[in-house]
Amino acid sequence: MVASNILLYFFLLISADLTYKNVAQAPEYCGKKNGYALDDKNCFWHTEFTSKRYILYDVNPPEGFNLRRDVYLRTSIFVRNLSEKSKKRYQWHLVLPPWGNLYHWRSTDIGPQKQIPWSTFFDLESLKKYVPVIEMHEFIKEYSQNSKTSAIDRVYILQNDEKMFETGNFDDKNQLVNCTPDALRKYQASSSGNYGAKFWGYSNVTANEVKCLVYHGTMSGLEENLYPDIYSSVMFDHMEIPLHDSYGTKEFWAARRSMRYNSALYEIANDFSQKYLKSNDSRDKTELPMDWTKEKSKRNALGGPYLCVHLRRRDFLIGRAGSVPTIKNAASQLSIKMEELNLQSIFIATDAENNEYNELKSLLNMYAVTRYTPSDSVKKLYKDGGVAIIDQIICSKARYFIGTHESTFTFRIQEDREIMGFPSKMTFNELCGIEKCKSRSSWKILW
Ligand SMILES: Nc1nc2c(ncn2[C@@H]2O[C@H](COP(=O)(O)OP(=O)(O)O)[C@@H](O)[C@H]2O)c(=O)[nH]1
Ligand SMILES: [Mg+2]
Repeated sequence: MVASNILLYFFLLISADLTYKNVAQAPEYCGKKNGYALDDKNCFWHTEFTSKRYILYDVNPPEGFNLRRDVYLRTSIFVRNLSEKSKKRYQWHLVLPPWGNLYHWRSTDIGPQKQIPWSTFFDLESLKKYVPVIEMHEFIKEYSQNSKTSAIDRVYILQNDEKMFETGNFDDKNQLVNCTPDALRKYQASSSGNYGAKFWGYSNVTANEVKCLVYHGTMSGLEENLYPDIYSSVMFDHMEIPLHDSYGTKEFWAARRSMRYNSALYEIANDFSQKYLKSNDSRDKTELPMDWTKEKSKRNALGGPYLCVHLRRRDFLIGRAGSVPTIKNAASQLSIKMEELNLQSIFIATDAENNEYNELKSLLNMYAVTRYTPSDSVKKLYKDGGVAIIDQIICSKARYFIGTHESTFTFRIQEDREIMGFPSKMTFNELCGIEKCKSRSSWKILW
């Protein structure tokens, strides 16, 4: 029966009046993989209809929030390109990996910070205007249909090409290799043959196959591993490995502009800046249309009458000691700027310990120095990730911004300011570190 269905499928494929609908309904669809019988209940709904295909991904656990946002951009551009190429034959969907257990999320008084949906931080309707995204919990519901678990068809664990530097061969690479026990640790096979994993802590998500793939190249090269005639869901772990196809292009900026935050976070940030920083969107020319697709190129943003500094501390003091200033030195760089700009207010976004913040504040006592301290309810609702975004929004609307060298937290603020239309010289500034100042290129927006 399976064989005859395969024949039927090939007939459909070569028939001249082939419609997309026919392919999507190709009945062998599930029969091809893992020896499923067509009446297998796992298979049932796949064969029923559908041209929906899902891309899932995850990122190396130690990576921080703001690098993960960049991985999202690369992935969303990849999925959008897939949709465009497949011309409605498949409906590609990007499943948003829940947020959780990030190294920097230290608050212990707000409950567990895991399985957090993207809607806590971002505006899903805006994301969807760029690419069809769905939350993990929606995927589980939709994909499991009536069964208890959702089995992802194939998972690729992406791995760097460790030999690249030895051999000096930097060509693109996309090669299946045997998985080492170490690589597979997260994906233990159960007696039923399925891989259970700590897929974001969901016990009802498993995988039918797990493969290791040495990968070097840009995102678009991943396409050859999808086999959409066979698999309806493919996951890539370590999605930070493939590089941008189009960093800094119009396409990049369209995807970036779609990353609007949850509107509640803008409201909290705006209330704060209105109250403590005399800031107001219409006066400061920082208003944007509700719909990001209606945004237009501009360079006339003024910003609220305050300087914002992003002062990155903690792990940067160890990992990048040379490129961050001492508190004293930061204070002196800031007062020079404040005088130059003739401003009275400084907003400080920082992950510094209280003693460092207090030291900075007292060294700058000729100015009004503020930072945002969330209420208990804001912290409970929006967690450490939301509080960090509120800091970023406030900085994005400052008259002048100065950040920390090579901090992705700083980069995301700079991008938001580019979108809002600040003159670039009010945005691409960074504190000099203990060692001499390092130069930073300014990644200006393209429309
Ligand atoms: N609220 C707040 N959190 C910050 C600030 N700077 C750093 N953090 C926290 O530390 C994390 C830094 O990690 P990441 O996002 O990877 O940025 P990067 O390490 O600076 O490139 C952020 O995601 C925040 O959780 C800040 O100014 N304000
Ligand atoms: Mg980081």
